Amino acid sequence: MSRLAEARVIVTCPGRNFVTLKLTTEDGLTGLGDATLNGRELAVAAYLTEHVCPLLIGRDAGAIEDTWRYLYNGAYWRRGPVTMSAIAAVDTALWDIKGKAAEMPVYELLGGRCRAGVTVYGHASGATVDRLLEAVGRYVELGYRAVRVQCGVPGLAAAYGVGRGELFYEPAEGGARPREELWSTAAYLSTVDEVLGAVRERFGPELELLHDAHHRLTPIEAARLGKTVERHRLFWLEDPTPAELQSTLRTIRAHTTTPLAVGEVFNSIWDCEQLIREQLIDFIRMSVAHSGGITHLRRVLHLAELHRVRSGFHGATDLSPVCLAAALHLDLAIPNFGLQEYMHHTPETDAVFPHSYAFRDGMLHPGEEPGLGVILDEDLAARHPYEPALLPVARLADGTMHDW
Ligand code: CS2
Ligand code: MG
Repeated sequence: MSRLAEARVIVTCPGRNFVTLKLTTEDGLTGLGDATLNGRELAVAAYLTEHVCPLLIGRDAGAIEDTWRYLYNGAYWRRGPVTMSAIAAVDTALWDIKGKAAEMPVYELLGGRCRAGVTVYGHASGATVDRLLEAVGRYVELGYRAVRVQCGVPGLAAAYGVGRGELFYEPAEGGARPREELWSTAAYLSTVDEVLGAVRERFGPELELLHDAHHRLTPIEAARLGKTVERHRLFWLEDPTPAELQSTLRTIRAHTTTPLAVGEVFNSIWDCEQLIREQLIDFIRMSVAHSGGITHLRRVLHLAELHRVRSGFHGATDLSPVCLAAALHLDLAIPNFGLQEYMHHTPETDAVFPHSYAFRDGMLHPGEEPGLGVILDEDLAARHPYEPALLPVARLADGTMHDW
């Protein structure tokens, strides 16, 4: 294949910040990669601009695996969200280029479709149970077959996942320092079972329900929650406890049959190898944009397939339409697909990133465009300059830092 002639990083903020890598070959083929890391966008932009882009010029655009190795092994300092988001952007852009060169959608290059479409879940939230039930109803009317449910917690001004809007949820905020939120696990655990029960009661057994504990419980608290909510039959309980120590999931696994989904903060196969090998989780949540791209995430899913673990790729609004499109191509082509997160981007974002993927009948379809099926409107992108924004932090009532 032809050689890379240009590598540019485009930072834009159509309502929230996105970092996009655009590669161009000597014969004019272009590819896009998402390099957005919420709250640390400029770190990845600098890593790409200063340490990666200069190395790409002149390289064979078709040598995807060798380029991955060159940037991973060649960095000497391996892994971590910044490095792996930068490598992910290069990898994703090269798959986009290869699809265009082959005049095929990327999923065809990955082995072809394994299913008619990609079943997705949406984010329903509400400050109260009544508001949450209304939000779930809206997703059911839209045709969703699976809905994540997050509710306010009495006594807490903010609870994870309870957005500021109906369809859109963006946790990062402007300001010199992160917003500090008060957290109480006791208050949360005193209401979450009732919340999930109210949703199950209202919507019946068919609708798949998910809930995100967002890293906030201790292993034994998570074990108790998983056991308590078993009768509500969750499709998954997400991030029940921080998982840097992978063996900690053994505690939760020993106490409950509630399926577990972990991994949106992971960035390499080594973050989840034990979780998968020991079947401590049921779904792996890594994203194309944070875990080394299509090439590496496909490797993770191949390992997962051996151990009966399925995909549940992260798809929050802080991942751009480029990442979502790449995830959809991979979702179609892997045998062990589970579910895809789909948080709607705003119309501003969709205007900057026109794309061929479309929602219908509870599923997303990546479209049949060659490559990923996403473009970047650079003129429009230039009208939305970067705006510093940070994720919140959480503290307990006595001031102790807690996981947000
Ligand atoms: C959340 C994310 O989508 C999810 O499951 O955990 O929205 C997460 O809070 C954000 O991606 C953080 O930037
Ligand atoms: Mg999550």
